[in-house]
Amino acid sequence: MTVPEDIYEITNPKDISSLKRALVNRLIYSIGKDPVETQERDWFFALAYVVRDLLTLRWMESMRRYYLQDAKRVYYLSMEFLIGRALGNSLLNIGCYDEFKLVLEDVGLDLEELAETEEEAALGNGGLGRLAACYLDSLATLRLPGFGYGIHYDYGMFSQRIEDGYQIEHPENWLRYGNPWEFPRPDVLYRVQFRGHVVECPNADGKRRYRWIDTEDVMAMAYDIPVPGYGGETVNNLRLWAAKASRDFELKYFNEGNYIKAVEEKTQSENLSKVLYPDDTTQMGRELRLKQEYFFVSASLQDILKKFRIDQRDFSDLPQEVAIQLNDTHPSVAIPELMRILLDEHQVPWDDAWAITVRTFSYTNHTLLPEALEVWSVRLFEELLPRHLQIIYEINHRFLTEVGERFPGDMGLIQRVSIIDEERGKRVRMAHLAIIGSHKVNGVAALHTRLMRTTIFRDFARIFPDRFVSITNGITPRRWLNQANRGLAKLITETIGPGWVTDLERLRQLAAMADEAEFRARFRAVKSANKQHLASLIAKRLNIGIDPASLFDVQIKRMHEYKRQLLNLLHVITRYNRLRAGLSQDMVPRTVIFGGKAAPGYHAAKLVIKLINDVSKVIGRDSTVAGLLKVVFVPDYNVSRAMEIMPAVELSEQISTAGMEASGTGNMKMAVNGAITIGTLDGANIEIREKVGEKNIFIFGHTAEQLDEMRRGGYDAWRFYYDNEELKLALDMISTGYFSPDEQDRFKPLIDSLLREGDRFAILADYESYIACQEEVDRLYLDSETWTRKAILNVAHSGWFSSDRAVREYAERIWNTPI
Ligand code: CR1
Repeated sequence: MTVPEDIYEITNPKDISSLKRALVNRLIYSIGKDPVETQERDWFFALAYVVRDLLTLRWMESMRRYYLQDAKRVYYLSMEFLIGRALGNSLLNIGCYDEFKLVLEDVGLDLEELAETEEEAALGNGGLGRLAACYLDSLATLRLPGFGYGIHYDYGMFSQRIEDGYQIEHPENWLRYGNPWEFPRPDVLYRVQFRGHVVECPNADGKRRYRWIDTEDVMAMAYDIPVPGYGGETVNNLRLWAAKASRDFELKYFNEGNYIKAVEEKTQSENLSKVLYPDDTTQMGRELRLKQEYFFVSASLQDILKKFRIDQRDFSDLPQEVAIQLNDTHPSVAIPELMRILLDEHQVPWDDAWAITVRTFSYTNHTLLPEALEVWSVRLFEELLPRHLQIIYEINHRFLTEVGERFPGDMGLIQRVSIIDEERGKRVRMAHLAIIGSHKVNGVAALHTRLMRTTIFRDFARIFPDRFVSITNGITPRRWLNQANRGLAKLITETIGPGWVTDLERLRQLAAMADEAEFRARFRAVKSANKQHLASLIAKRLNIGIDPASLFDVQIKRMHEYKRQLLNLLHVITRYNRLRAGLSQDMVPRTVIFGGKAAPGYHAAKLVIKLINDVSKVIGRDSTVAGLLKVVFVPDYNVSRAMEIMPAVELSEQISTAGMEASGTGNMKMAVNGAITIGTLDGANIEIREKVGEKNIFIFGHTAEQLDEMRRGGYDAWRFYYDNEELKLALDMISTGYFSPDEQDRFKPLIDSLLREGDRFAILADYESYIACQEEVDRLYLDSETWTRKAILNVAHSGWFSSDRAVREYAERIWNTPI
């Protein structure tokens, strides 16, 4: 049917009275509350529903447009989407923020306050999941038909509380009040098979066919979340799958009269989408994890192919119509799954099926840390996905045969590149599968890609020289500048017009302004207001007073040894010691802010949290350093916290061991918000230096190559200890209980890992140059005009880090969907 225009409730989203009518209607008819008797949350939900209504119309229009254009579709498969709160972002993206602000004022409510009641969708751990969310924003803004597929976890990232300085994890029931943005689709339901066995049956044409039978099945049900692009024209979709018990499961037991057992089994199969694994830096060899991976991959592929087949297309057209991006190896079981569907369900011959598969998939690698590279035991694979294991063996066999022909006699090579690791009890190396089954493999920053090619995937780079590409990560300027930093956004728009929101390179026009005293003063006023705002939040929530005039020195990210929060602390302690020794004349008052979650089983990272809090306590109680140094740990770091902190940062701590942070994206968020980076030559810090200029960034420490060389010559931790008095003092204070008088050995394990266990993250090696660099920071900060000038240049030259640029590169270089 054609929809008559006059049934739409809001014909003009700028018309305040129709918005108000819609809002009150939702409150009454969707929430069922009398407007005279409501809580803030009721209004939030009513508002979210009105906004979703506005998005839904545009969403339908976008889908129709894609269909009519017969546009190639991009599917982004990711175990994680760290989208955060949606209200503010949606309002700004569809251009109705101010209108709704007025409507709410009219009913006595404050939009910003109301927005705080939204639970954040924390369906991710850190950078990888947040990157996926930024890319969805850019896909929609660039009007590309790009769709996310992931898991509808009941429990996302845990919430972190700090009790007595320790991290305590609490489950975060973000769906407690329901998610007003999503559409549950009980009709979009696919069967996902597990276990069972494979039988061979000859076909009519005499060819062998395989059938996977006697499986235990789980149903995947879709939830759709609209993803608005900026300007509101395009609204794309994020489809998340929730596990539902299949009916056969229940029927079997019901028929036997075993009601309780039936309900138990139902709960068990629905556990599949219960919880997000809260660790992104180690491979978790847990059965449930592999099941989650296959679950969402299988449902997504069925959905993708169903759409593709609507027009009776032949499978050979798939790579022209569809691109599937694998966000890390987690979804790489999609490769044998597509093969299985083509071979077993549609009788496509192997060679054709393989050509289709490789041309359809591409894979992004996000880490070189060996402990994070996924491997599954062959035994587990065989049990859960027996047909996939067969297919993987066949892929491997054909691949190794080809390699054997191209590189005759190189047995070592065959062993190294095989998908099956024969050494440690037969395991499936998912990264190898992902590389072999994709036409492009990308790293997430230049150094990362280079190291990928020269270290862990060196052999593959030789076998597939054109397969590896580098696409440096990006961040969406809509959320991270336009929304998070309204003050700076306003100043920028007043100065260069509003075009930067969708064309971030325009920030370059600000470079000339860096030399104008008046602009610097305005820029400084914005930063200062942002610092005051953060200070008031910290006062309100943590009951800690911080000086808004002090230098805000910030490290916010997951807690991990390679990110070296401990190095930051060594600087803090050294600074403390210098202050106590009366050396305060050249030192700038500082507030050092930390925030981040540790994986629940990661003891060293959790101990660093405790150390931060213990150091903070000792320093906080010492009146001799009052007003000169303060340490704050902000609990429960998440997307919402990040949006509050980023605008107030002056010094951005990006101090990972060179070669270990694949890219980093917080580094980009801070630079575009006018912070100056102190960092190592690691990840995208290298590109930041290149863009903002080496005079406008503080670089210290050993390079990846230098560390490599140093290790080869034998790393002497004790030498650093004995050669530097201040380092020795700081380490001794930690290890002898200066900060933990109640338990003197508490932090011994941290010091042991540095001095006795080889200092894997080269903290000692970089200490001296870090301290020297921090001294430079102080010197510069004392010259506030020069500091401001450099901060402005950081903003001006950060445009390249827009996720729009990154997504364009994917479109051109990987998906073949140029814009
Ligand atoms: C990397 O550690 C990078 C993000 C996004 C992380 C970080 O440096 O910015 O990915 N990797 O590319 C990760 O989570 C599982 O690996």
